Amino acid sequence: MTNKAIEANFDGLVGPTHNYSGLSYGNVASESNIRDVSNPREAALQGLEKMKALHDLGFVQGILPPQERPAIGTLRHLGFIGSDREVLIQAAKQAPAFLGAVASASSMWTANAGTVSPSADTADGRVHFTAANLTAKFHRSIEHPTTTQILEEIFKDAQYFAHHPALPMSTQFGDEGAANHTRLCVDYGARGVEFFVFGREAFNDAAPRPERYPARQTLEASQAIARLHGLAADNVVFAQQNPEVIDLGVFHNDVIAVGNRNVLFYHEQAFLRSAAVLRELEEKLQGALLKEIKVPTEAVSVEDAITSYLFNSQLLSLDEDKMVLIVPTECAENDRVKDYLAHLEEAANPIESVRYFDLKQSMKNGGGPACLRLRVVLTQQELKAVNGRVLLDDNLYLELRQWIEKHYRDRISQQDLADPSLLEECRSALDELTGILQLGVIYPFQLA
Ligand code: SUG
Repeated sequence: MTNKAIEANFDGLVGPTHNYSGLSYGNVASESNIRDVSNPREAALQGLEKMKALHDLGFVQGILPPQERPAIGTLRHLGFIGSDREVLIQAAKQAPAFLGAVASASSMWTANAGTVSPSADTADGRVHFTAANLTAKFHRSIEHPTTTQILEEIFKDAQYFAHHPALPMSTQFGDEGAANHTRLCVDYGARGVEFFVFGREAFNDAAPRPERYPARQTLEASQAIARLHGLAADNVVFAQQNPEVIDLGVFHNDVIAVGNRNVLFYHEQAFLRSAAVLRELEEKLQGALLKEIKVPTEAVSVEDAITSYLFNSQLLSLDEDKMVLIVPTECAENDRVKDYLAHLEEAANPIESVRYFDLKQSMKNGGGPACLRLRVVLTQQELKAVNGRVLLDDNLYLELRQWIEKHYRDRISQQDLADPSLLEECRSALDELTGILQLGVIYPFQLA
């Protein structure tokens, strides 16, 4: 094939303010680790080691830089005035509860950075990006302006790439990006099926919805993305997530299902009207066989799936037929999940091997291997058009390791978030990083 497309995974580099503030109601890990002391250096290194291992396995591994935190611009928007230092000190005094949110390193979970549609699927033949508005959580709703800036800087060439601003900032259009979007296809370069999973219908009170925890993604947001990206009705499937699993803590579809090419690995309770959803996926795959790997509740309960993050895995193609499953080490700590994975490796299916990664720092905030990456399918020309030095190689890996070791603290408690020197450290780290990654201006402080 002349123009073979590949799937690149762009991981978020964990930022220097990584901390545990218990900000995500409905995300069990975030809530249970509130106020623990974090280790940003270890978090960033754990993420980088995963990237390096996937690069060594032959995958194209990209990097998305972290955001500037604490977000002084947001505090100014909320009425704090003076120098940046004064803004931080005043906010810590008058509204300490805001600090965790404006200091969160949550942009590391780049599955939530945006939704990406490969050029094979779109009406104008370009790769389309929409940054996620993340309206469900204040600390995440402030990510999209910089996310857009970063995506526009890296995927800069308008001949190949199209960018859309985040959807309107209302929970009725709550959009959590690729965490609720899976693309199934026969071959990356062929037209695929874009599978959007939503938690609720915002404009239909009669439709089912969870009762306990928020449904972050709406049908209306998913439909808007499909329109913006120019996707044809016959290559899109919208499906509702089972509200009962959201109420158990499955706050995104990527906590209960993962797909790659024509394989869908999912929990039997993942979707409402599951049989109809799978039938539609198969029909729209245009003749190709959908290979379903359905995990029954009796083998792995929804609770086991949530604590182990079995489905928040990366399912990656080693060649035409074989795949590897990248899972967190928490999967080895749960006997039922461990047994299931051993059986999966043996059974007749495309998953040839399972690799375990220690991502504990991110996992304690509910972020597993799949949360940390944004999938971008690119043809060879599109890959060449990627701007900056953002594709991992051995040298970049070494430079990033040194950069982390130079700039990152090894502990952050809640009190540290008010420390103005943390802001200074973050800014000088990010300034150096834009140089390493050869990117232009992407942060607000670089404009000041
Ligand atoms: O949005 N956690 C993130 C985890 C995102 C996981 N992403 C995917 N499943 N794709 C969230 O809930 C917790 C931050 C804190 O509590 O300090 C947080 O934002």
